[in-house]
Amino acid sequence: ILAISLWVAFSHKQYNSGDSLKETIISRCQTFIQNNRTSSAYDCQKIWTVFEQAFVGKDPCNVPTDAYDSLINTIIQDPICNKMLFWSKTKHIVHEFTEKRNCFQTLEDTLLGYIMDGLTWCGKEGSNETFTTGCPSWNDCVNHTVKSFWNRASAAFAEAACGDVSAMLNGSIATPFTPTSIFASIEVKRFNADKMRSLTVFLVTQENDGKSCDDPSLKNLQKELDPKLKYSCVSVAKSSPSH
Ligand code: C8R
Repeated sequence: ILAISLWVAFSHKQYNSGDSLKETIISRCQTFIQNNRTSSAYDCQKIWTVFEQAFVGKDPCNVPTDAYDSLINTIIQDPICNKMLFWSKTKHIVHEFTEKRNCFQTLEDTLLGYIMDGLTWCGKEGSNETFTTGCPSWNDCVNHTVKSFWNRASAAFAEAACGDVSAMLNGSIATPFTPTSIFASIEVKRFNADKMRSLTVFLVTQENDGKSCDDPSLKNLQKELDPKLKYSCVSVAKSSPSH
């Protein structure tokens, strides 16, 4: 028992240290590169260095989105037109869905999203350390270290959107197209109708008892889109995985 508790304490400490964040990021980066032959030009050590420069030594509530500009420019990846899949409040379902299929690409299926998915990090004024615990919560501040990252990365992903684009929204919540979500507040606003042909919404419902494509929030989504874009919505019951 002592050995187990020591091991738990030790691995917990490792997990919480900045060194382990570096290890996680570099090893995820290498894994991605191994599994995606096209991206062998990326230097994972350099990616870590550029990432760190965005927030180390800064107040964790004072990291604006543009702090990640260099990171985004270092990891620039060509979009896969006609395959891009956006989502909101469906993180679990969307990845369950894309894992089995090669026909869609979410931000987490790109190098940048794959590396950062699920991680927490922040810096501290006057310190050159990286922290993974004791960081402010998501809603504590506007220029939140991690929030700014996802805002910046999502903006770049949406700006690149091309061809026929899809979005998976949650039909079991009050407002499937939630104005405060990254999808509504960042991504939809950056869709470029010159590069995109259409947007298809997959509205995921639980056994047909949720919202329908007539939901007023989806009407708001339609209003936000450039009229040149073809819009469609398909309601998908979660119990029918064939969709
Ligand atoms: N996007 C946003 N947030 C992301 C993300 C991502 O790709 N990947 C992760 N892990 N996260 P939500 P939303 C984390 O409220 O606000 C892009 C962030 O920590 O259900 O509409 C993606 O392209 C954040 O807290 O959805 C997608 O289209 C939540 O997940 C939208 O933005 C955001 O989850 C989703 O953002």
